[in-house]
Amino acid sequence: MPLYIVRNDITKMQVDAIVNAANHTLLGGGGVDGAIHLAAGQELLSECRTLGGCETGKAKITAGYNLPARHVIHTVGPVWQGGGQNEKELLASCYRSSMELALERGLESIAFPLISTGAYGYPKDQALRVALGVLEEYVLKYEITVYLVIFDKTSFCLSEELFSRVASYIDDGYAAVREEEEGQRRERQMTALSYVKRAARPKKHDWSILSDSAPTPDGAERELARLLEELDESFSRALLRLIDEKGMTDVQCYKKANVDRKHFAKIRKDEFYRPSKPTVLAFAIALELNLKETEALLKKAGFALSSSSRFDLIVKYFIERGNYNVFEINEALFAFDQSLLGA
Ligand code: AR6
Repeated sequence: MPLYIVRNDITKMQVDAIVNAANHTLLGGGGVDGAIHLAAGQELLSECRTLGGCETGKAKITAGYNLPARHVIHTVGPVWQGGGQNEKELLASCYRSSMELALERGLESIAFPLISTGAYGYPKDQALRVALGVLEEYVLKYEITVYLVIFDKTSFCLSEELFSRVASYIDDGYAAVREEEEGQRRERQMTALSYVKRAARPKKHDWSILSDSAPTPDGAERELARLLEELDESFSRALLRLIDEKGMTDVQCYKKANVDRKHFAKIRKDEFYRPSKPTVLAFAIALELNLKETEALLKKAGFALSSSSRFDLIVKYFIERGNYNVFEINEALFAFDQSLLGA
């Protein structure tokens, strides 16, 4: 099931469980912990008192009380001490323990904050890598929808190196567009000029109105029906064919595309399904298509890659480098405020 990165206040999430970045006592605190207790009400604290605290890297579950979420999974992240104190493993363990609890309880959706990245000082870009690394594993394996909730813009840090590489790729792409646009403008001027020249020439007689070769309404209908018979393979057919050609199963493909099962079932059932551009690109990534093949698949759904769209340029950047990890691509798209692939 898909992994969504969203910007939101976690206390507003309508999911089966939200995860709380708590402390050992589980008796509330500041940051996201404070916000969750405030929104859930006193009863949450009363239940937390019965839990006997929690160790770093472990998780415990309670009801959600006044929250839109049915449950709260409380986990305790590590305090950042420079990285040499097992922080990475402990942080990964927070995500794992919370996911295991959610799966044990049969929950279908769960939302995480970026654990340890506030008061506990874990560097945000590194924490994000750890979170995505663990959560990817789970969404590829289990039918559970996972949200990673980013509270504010500054909480989200794509690694600086990747951010600047993608940013300069976008800039180069835009520069190429400007050159192309300039070329097209000149071409338009030339066309307009030759039109003016042609219009100035004396006109010949137009005999076509006297000809009886124009199709009658019946003829036109037949011609249209014939054209429609020759209609190109639809997006949905092309997708299913490509899945077979790549030797993938449907499940492998929609999971790798970060598309949920129901959405895929709709596409499978409806030969003329009209997908959105992010959906087509998500499948292109899952199928590991090269740029030419991606363009061909997009065309089947009536789209094209444009060099004046940041979204398109970012996806193109990853395809050109043979990086088909939808979660990494989404991380970059999110950093640049673009729609995400699949989800
Ligand atoms: N929704 C989503 N994310 C949020 C929200 C919210 N409403 N509020 C803050 N964040 P922190 P920690 C983000 O400090 O570092 C508490 O006092 C925030 O931007 O809440 O694990 C506990 O009791 C940051 O990225 O948790 C512990 O003592 C992330 O949540 C201690 O803080 C985590 O920040 C735990 O520290």
